[in-house]
Amino acid sequence: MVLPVVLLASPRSFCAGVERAVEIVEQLLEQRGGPIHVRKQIVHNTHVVAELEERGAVFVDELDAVPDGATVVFSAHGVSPAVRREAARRGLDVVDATCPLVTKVHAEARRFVARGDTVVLIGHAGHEEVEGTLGEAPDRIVLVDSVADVRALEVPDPTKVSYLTQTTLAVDETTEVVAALKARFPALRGPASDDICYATTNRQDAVREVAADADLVLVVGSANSSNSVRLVELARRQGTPAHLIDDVSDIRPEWLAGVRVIGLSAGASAPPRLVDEVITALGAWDVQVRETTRETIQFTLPAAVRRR
Ligand code: 2E6
Ligand code: F3S
Repeated sequence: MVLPVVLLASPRSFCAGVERAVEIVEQLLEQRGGPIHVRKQIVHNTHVVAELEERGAVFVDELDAVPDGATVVFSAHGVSPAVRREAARRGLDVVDATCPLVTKVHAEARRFVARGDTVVLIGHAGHEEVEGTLGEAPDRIVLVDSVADVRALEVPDPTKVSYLTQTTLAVDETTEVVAALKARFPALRGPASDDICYATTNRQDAVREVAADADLVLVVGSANSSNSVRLVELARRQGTPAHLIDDVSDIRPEWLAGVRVIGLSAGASAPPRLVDEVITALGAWDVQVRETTRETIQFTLPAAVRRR
Protein backbone atom coordinates (compact mmCIF):
# COMPACT_ATOMS: atom_id res chain seq x y z
CA MET A 1 0.00 0.00 0.00
CA VAL A 2 1.28 3.49 -0.89
CA LEU A 3 1.39 5.71 2.18
CA PRO A 4 -0.57 8.92 1.61
CA VAL A 5 0.58 12.53 1.64
CA VAL A 6 -1.50 14.65 4.01
CA LEU A 7 -2.27 18.26 3.15
CA LEU A 8 -3.07 19.87 6.46
CA ALA A 9 -5.43 22.81 6.13
CA SER A 10 -4.53 25.80 8.27
CA PRO A 11 -6.30 27.39 10.08
CA ARG A 12 -8.30 24.43 11.41
CA SER A 13 -9.70 23.22 14.73
CA PHE A 14 -10.44 25.47 17.75
CA CYS A 15 -11.41 29.10 17.13
CA ALA A 16 -11.15 31.88 19.72
CA GLY A 17 -14.82 31.55 20.73
CA VAL A 18 -14.49 27.82 21.39
CA GLU A 19 -11.21 28.26 23.30
CA ARG A 20 -12.98 30.81 25.48
CA ALA A 21 -16.11 28.70 26.04
CA VAL A 22 -14.16 25.57 27.00
CA GLU A 23 -11.85 27.62 29.24
CA ILE A 24 -14.87 29.08 31.03
CA VAL A 25 -16.15 25.62 31.99
CA GLU A 26 -12.65 24.41 32.93
CA GLN A 27 -12.04 27.45 35.12
CA LEU A 28 -15.40 27.07 36.85
CA LEU A 29 -14.70 23.40 37.58
CA GLU A 30 -11.31 24.34 39.00
CA GLN A 31 -12.45 27.37 40.98
CA ARG A 32 -15.85 26.17 42.24
CA GLY A 33 -15.66 22.38 41.85
CA GLY A 34 -18.33 20.20 40.19
CA PRO A 35 -21.06 19.84 39.36
CA ILE A 36 -21.18 22.83 37.01
CA HIS A 37 -24.34 22.89 34.91
CA VAL A 38 -24.11 23.87 31.25
CA ARG A 39 -27.21 24.63 29.17
CA LYS A 40 -26.86 22.63 25.91
CA GLN A 41 -23.52 21.36 24.58
CA ILE A 42 -20.92 24.02 25.38
CA VAL A 43 -19.74 23.59 21.75
CA HIS A 44 -20.97 21.08 19.20
CA ASN A 45 -18.33 18.41 19.74
CA THR A 46 -18.88 15.02 21.35
CA HIS A 47 -15.27 14.76 22.59
CA VAL A 48 -15.23 18.20 24.20
CA VAL A 49 -18.52 17.45 25.94
CA ALA A 50 -17.44 13.97 27.12
CA GLU A 51 -14.14 15.26 28.51
CA LEU A 52 -15.82 18.08 30.44
CA GLU A 53 -18.49 15.67 31.68
CA GLU A 54 -15.76 13.45 33.09
CA ARG A 55 -14.42 16.45 35.00
CA GLY A 56 -17.77 17.34 36.56
CA ALA A 57 -19.73 19.37 34.00
CA VAL A 58 -23.42 18.47 33.75
CA PHE A 59 -24.98 19.24 30.37
CA VAL A 60 -28.72 19.90 30.44
CA ASP A 61 -31.19 20.66 27.69
CA GLU A 62 -33.19 23.28 29.56
CA LEU A 63 -32.93 25.38 32.70
CA ASP A 64 -35.57 23.39 34.58
CA ALA A 65 -32.92 20.68 35.03
CA VAL A 66 -30.68 23.14 36.95
CA PRO A 67 -31.20 23.35 40.74
CA ASP A 68 -32.36 26.75 42.09
CA GLY A 69 -29.49 29.11 42.82
CA ALA A 70 -26.89 26.93 41.03
CA THR A 71 -24.27 28.13 38.55
CA VAL A 72 -25.25 27.65 34.91
CA VAL A 73 -23.13 28.27 31.85
CA PHE A 74 -24.76 29.40 28.59
CA SER A 75 -23.18 27.66 25.58
CA ALA A 76 -21.07 29.38 22.89
CA HIS A 77 -24.08 29.49 20.55
CA GLY A 78 -25.99 32.03 22.65
CA VAL A 79 -29.48 32.14 24.14
CA SER A 80 -32.68 34.08 23.56
CA PRO A 81 -33.75 36.87 25.95
CA ALA A 82 -36.50 34.52 27.21
CA VAL A 83 -33.85 32.09 28.49
CA ARG A 84 -31.97 34.95 30.20
CA ARG A 85 -35.22 36.08 31.85
CA GLU A 86 -35.99 32.56 33.04
CA ALA A 87 -32.48 32.21 34.53
CA ALA A 88 -32.92 35.53 36.37
CA ARG A 89 -36.36 34.50 37.64
CA ARG A 90 -34.88 31.26 39.00
CA GLY A 91 -32.03 33.10 40.71
CA LEU A 92 -29.42 31.12 38.75
CA ASP A 93 -25.82 32.29 38.74
CA VAL A 94 -25.22 32.69 35.01
CA VAL A 95 -21.81 32.57 33.42
CA ASP A 96 -22.22 33.41 29.75
CA ALA A 97 -19.97 31.55 27.29
CA THR A 98 -21.74 32.97 24.23
CA CYS A 99 -19.13 33.75 21.59
CA PRO A 100 -18.69 37.55 21.36
CA LEU A 101 -19.28 37.27 17.60
CA VAL A 102 -22.71 35.74 18.24
CA THR A 103 -23.45 38.46 20.81
CA LYS A 104 -22.66 40.98 18.05
CA VAL A 105 -25.37 39.46 15.84
CA HIS A 106 -27.91 39.69 18.69
CA ALA A 107 -27.05 43.40 19.09
CA GLU A 108 -27.55 43.95 15.35
CA ALA A 109 -30.90 42.17 15.50
CA ARG A 110 -32.08 44.50 18.28
CA ARG A 111 -30.80 47.58 16.40
CA PHE A 112 -32.45 46.62 13.09
CA VAL A 113 -35.76 45.77 14.77
CA ALA A 114 -35.65 49.08 16.70
CA ARG A 115 -35.46 51.06 13.44
CA GLY A 116 -38.66 49.38 12.30
CA ASP A 117 -37.27 46.80 9.88
CA THR A 118 -38.32 43.25 9.24
CA VAL A 119 -35.11 41.29 9.83
CA VAL A 120 -34.36 38.37 7.54
CA LEU A 121 -32.05 35.96 9.31
CA ILE A 122 -30.18 33.65 6.95
CA GLY A 123 -29.53 30.39 8.79
CA HIS A 124 -30.49 26.82 9.49
CA ALA A 125 -33.78 26.07 11.27
CA GLY A 126 -33.45 24.43 14.66
CA HIS A 127 -29.79 25.38 15.19
CA GLU A 128 -29.22 26.76 18.72
CA GLU A 129 -27.57 29.95 17.48
CA VAL A 130 -30.55 30.62 15.19
CA GLU A 131 -33.03 29.92 18.00
CA GLY A 132 -31.23 32.44 20.19
CA THR A 133 -31.07 35.18 17.55
CA LEU A 134 -34.72 34.67 16.49
CA GLY A 135 -35.65 35.02 20.14
CA GLU A 136 -34.54 38.68 20.11
CA ALA A 137 -37.82 39.52 18.33
CA PRO A 138 -39.73 36.40 17.29
CA ASP A 139 -42.50 38.33 15.52
CA ARG A 140 -40.13 40.62 13.59
CA ILE A 141 -37.36 38.24 12.49
CA VAL A 142 -37.97 35.71 9.72
CA LEU A 143 -35.67 32.81 8.94
CA VAL A 144 -34.57 31.91 5.40
CA ASP A 145 -32.23 29.12 4.41
CA SER A 146 -32.08 29.36 0.62
CA VAL A 147 -32.79 31.38 -2.52
CA ALA A 148 -36.11 29.50 -2.79
CA ASP A 149 -37.06 30.72 0.71
CA VAL A 150 -36.27 34.30 -0.38
CA ARG A 151 -38.61 33.98 -3.37
CA ALA A 152 -41.45 32.87 -1.10
CA LEU A 153 -40.86 35.62 1.47
CA GLU A 154 -43.68 38.06 2.36
CA VAL A 155 -42.87 41.16 4.43
CA PRO A 156 -45.13 43.99 5.66
CA ASP A 157 -43.00 46.78 4.07
CA PRO A 158 -40.50 45.81 1.32
CA THR A 159 -38.66 49.15 1.79
CA LYS A 160 -37.84 48.28 5.41
CA VAL A 161 -35.92 45.02 5.35
CA SER A 162 -32.54 44.14 6.88
CA TYR A 163 -30.66 40.88 6.90
CA LEU A 164 -28.38 39.06 9.31
CA THR A 165 -26.72 35.68 9.11
CA GLN A 166 -25.80 32.75 11.29
CA THR A 167 -22.03 32.87 11.96
CA THR A 168 -21.18 29.47 10.48
CA LEU A 169 -22.74 29.47 7.00
CA ALA A 170 -21.02 28.69 3.70
CA VAL A 171 -19.67 31.99 2.38
CA ASP A 172 -20.45 31.23 -1.29
CA GLU A 173 -24.03 30.03 -0.65
CA THR A 174 -24.74 33.01 1.58
CA THR A 175 -23.55 35.44 -1.10
CA GLU A 176 -26.23 33.96 -3.40
CA VAL A 177 -28.98 34.29 -0.79
CA VAL A 178 -28.01 37.91 -0.05
CA ALA A 179 -28.02 38.67 -3.80
CA ALA A 180 -31.53 37.20 -4.07
CA LEU A 181 -32.65 39.34 -1.13
CA LYS A 182 -31.17 42.47 -2.74
CA ALA A 183 -32.95 41.66 -6.00
CA ARG A 184 -36.30 41.37 -4.19
CA PHE A 185 -35.75 44.24 -1.75
CA PRO A 186 -33.50 46.88 -3.37
CA ALA A 187 -33.50 48.96 -0.15
CA LEU A 188 -32.12 45.96 1.80
CA ARG A 189 -29.71 46.86 4.58
CA GLY A 190 -27.30 44.55 6.36
CA PRO A 191 -24.57 44.40 8.94
CA ALA A 192 -21.47 46.62 8.50
CA SER A 193 -19.33 43.55 7.95
CA ASP A 194 -20.37 39.99 7.35
CA ASP A 195 -21.89 38.00 10.25
CA ILE A 196 -20.12 34.87 9.01
CA CYS A 197 -17.28 34.83 11.48
CA TYR A 198 -13.56 35.03 10.73
CA ALA A 199 -13.00 31.41 11.86
CA THR A 200 -15.71 30.01 9.57
CA THR A 201 -14.38 32.01 6.61
CA ASN A 202 -10.75 31.08 7.24
CA ARG A 203 -11.47 27.35 7.63
CA GLN A 204 -13.47 27.37 4.38
CA ASP A 205 -10.64 29.15 2.50
CA ALA A 206 -8.13 26.61 3.83
CA VAL A 207 -10.27 23.59 2.91
CA ARG A 208 -10.85 24.99 -0.58
CA GLU A 209 -7.07 25.12 -1.00
CA VAL A 210 -6.38 21.52 0.10
CA ALA A 211 -9.43 20.05 -1.64
CA ALA A 212 -8.11 21.35 -4.98
CA ASP A 213 -5.05 19.10 -4.67
CA ALA A 214 -6.47 16.14 -2.75
CA ASP A 215 -8.13 12.84 -3.74
CA LEU A 216 -10.05 12.80 -0.48
CA VAL A 217 -10.86 15.34 2.24
CA LEU A 218 -11.42 14.39 5.88
CA VAL A 219 -12.90 16.91 8.30
CA VAL A 220 -12.76 16.22 12.02
CA GLY A 221 -15.94 17.41 13.70
CA SER A 222 -19.30 16.28 15.05
CA ALA A 223 -22.44 15.84 12.96
CA ASN A 224 -24.30 18.72 14.67
CA SER A 225 -21.42 21.16 14.12
CA SER A 226 -22.64 23.55 11.44
CA ASN A 227 -19.22 24.97 10.57
CA SER A 228 -17.72 21.47 10.29
CA VAL A 229 -20.50 20.20 8.02
CA ARG A 230 -20.03 23.27 5.79
CA LEU A 231 -16.36 22.27 5.27
CA VAL A 232 -17.34 18.81 4.03
CA GLU A 233 -19.98 20.27 1.70
CA LEU A 234 -17.52 22.80 0.31
CA ALA A 235 -14.96 20.10 -0.55
CA ARG A 236 -17.67 18.01 -2.22
CA ARG A 237 -18.91 21.02 -4.23
CA GLN A 238 -15.36 21.26 -5.54
CA GLY A 239 -15.65 17.68 -6.73
CA THR A 240 -13.45 16.07 -4.06
CA PRO A 241 -14.94 13.21 -2.02
CA ALA A 242 -15.15 14.30 1.61
CA HIS A 243 -16.24 12.86 4.95
CA LEU A 244 -16.95 14.20 8.41
CA ILE A 245 -15.34 12.12 11.17
CA ASP A 246 -15.81 12.49 14.90
CA ASP A 247 -12.41 10.88 15.38
CA VAL A 248 -9.99 8.45 13.79
CA SER A 249 -12.26 5.45 14.49
CA ASP A 250 -14.78 6.74 11.92
CA ILE A 251 -12.36 6.37 9.00
CA ARG A 252 -13.50 3.52 6.73
CA PRO A 253 -10.74 1.60 4.92
CA GLU A 254 -12.66 1.70 1.63
CA TRP A 255 -12.46 5.53 1.59
CA LEU A 256 -8.67 5.24 1.34
CA ALA A 257 -8.49 2.80 -1.59
CA GLY A 258 -6.33 4.33 -4.34
CA VAL A 259 -6.01 7.62 -2.42
CA ARG A 260 -2.56 9.23 -2.50
CA VAL A 261 -3.28 12.74 -1.24
CA ILE A 262 -5.58 13.41 1.71
CA GLY A 263 -6.72 16.92 2.64
CA LEU A 264 -7.26 17.14 6.38
CA SER A 265 -9.05 19.80 8.40
CA ALA A 266 -11.14 20.17 11.55
CA GLY A 267 -14.13 22.30 12.44
CA ALA A 268 -13.87 25.12 14.96
CA SER A 269 -15.15 22.94 17.81
CA ALA A 270 -12.89 19.91 17.17
CA PRO A 271 -9.89 19.51 19.51
CA PRO A 272 -6.45 19.61 17.80
CA ARG A 273 -5.36 16.31 19.36
CA LEU A 274 -8.00 14.46 17.29
CA VAL A 275 -6.30 15.73 14.13
CA ASP A 276 -2.93 14.49 15.38
CA GLU A 277 -4.46 11.07 16.00
CA VAL A 278 -5.76 10.96 12.41
CA ILE A 279 -2.32 11.82 11.00
CA THR A 280 -0.73 9.07 13.08
CA ALA A 281 -3.33 6.50 12.06
CA LEU A 282 -3.02 7.34 8.36
CA GLY A 283 0.72 6.65 8.56
CA ALA A 284 1.34 9.64 6.30
CA TRP A 285 4.86 9.69 4.82
CA ASP A 286 4.66 13.44 4.34
CA VAL A 287 2.53 16.10 6.03
CA GLN A 288 2.41 19.44 4.23
CA VAL A 289 0.77 22.36 6.02
CA ARG A 290 -1.20 24.60 3.65
CA GLU A 291 -1.64 27.85 5.51
CA THR A 292 -3.99 30.37 3.91
CA THR A 293 -3.91 32.83 6.81
CA ARG A 294 -2.71 33.07 10.40
CA GLU A 295 -5.21 33.67 13.21
CA THR A 296 -4.21 35.79 16.19
CA ILE A 297 -7.64 36.76 17.57
CA GLN A 298 -8.30 35.99 21.25
CA PHE A 299 -11.32 36.81 23.42
CA THR A 300 -11.09 37.77 27.08
CA LEU A 301 -12.80 35.61 29.68
CA PRO A 302 -15.83 36.93 31.59
CA ALA A 303 -14.94 38.62 34.89
CA ALA A 304 -16.58 35.77 36.86
CA VAL A 305 -13.85 33.30 35.85
CA ARG A 306 -10.86 35.55 35.21
CA ARG A 307 -7.83 34.56 37.30
CA ARG A 308 -7.00 37.22 39.81
C1 2E6 B 1 -20.79 29.16 18.51
C2 2E6 B 1 -21.14 29.77 17.35
C3 2E6 B 1 -20.56 29.35 16.21
O1 2E6 B 1 -22.73 24.26 14.96
P1 2E6 B 1 -21.75 25.41 15.03
O2 2E6 B 1 -20.73 25.38 13.95
O3 2E6 B 1 -22.46 26.72 15.11
O4 2E6 B 1 -21.03 25.31 16.45
P2 2E6 B 1 -19.72 24.57 16.93
O5 2E6 B 1 -19.85 24.44 18.40
O6 2E6 B 1 -19.43 23.35 16.15
O7 2E6 B 1 -18.59 25.61 16.56
C4 2E6 B 1 -18.27 26.73 17.31
C5 2E6 B 1 -19.30 27.77 17.32
C6 2E6 B 1 -19.86 28.14 18.50
N1 2E6 B 1 -19.66 28.36 16.21
FE1 F3S C 1 -17.40 32.34 17.54
FE2 F3S C 1 -17.03 31.84 15.03
FE3 F3S C 1 -15.96 30.30 16.76
S1 F3S C 1 -18.87 32.67 15.95
S2 F3S C 1 -17.35 30.34 18.50
S3 F3S C 1 -15.48 32.46 16.47
S4 F3S C 1 -16.86 29.64 14.87
